[in-house]
Amino acid sequence: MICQDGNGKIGRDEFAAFIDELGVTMTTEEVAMLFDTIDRDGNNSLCLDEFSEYFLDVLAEDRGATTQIEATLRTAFLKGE
Ligand SMILES: [Ca+2]
Repeated sequence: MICQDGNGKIGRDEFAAFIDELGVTMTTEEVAMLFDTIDRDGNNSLCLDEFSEYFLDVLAEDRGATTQIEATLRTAFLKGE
């Protein structure tokens, strides 16, 4: 699911598809913003490390204030467990 192009990286289109798959409703701008947040090295693709680092952070219980997007993502993830 995460590495659809087979090289272990997630591009913008794949990321949008992933968000869609989670059942999270976001605007194109929100998806782009989130992508940029996760893409820490700014190379326009998400490797598994960037991805897992971000979502582990989002899912951490003791995390401080979150954005609406992160709260939505957390709900989507926890719903699947
Ligand atoms: Ca990257």
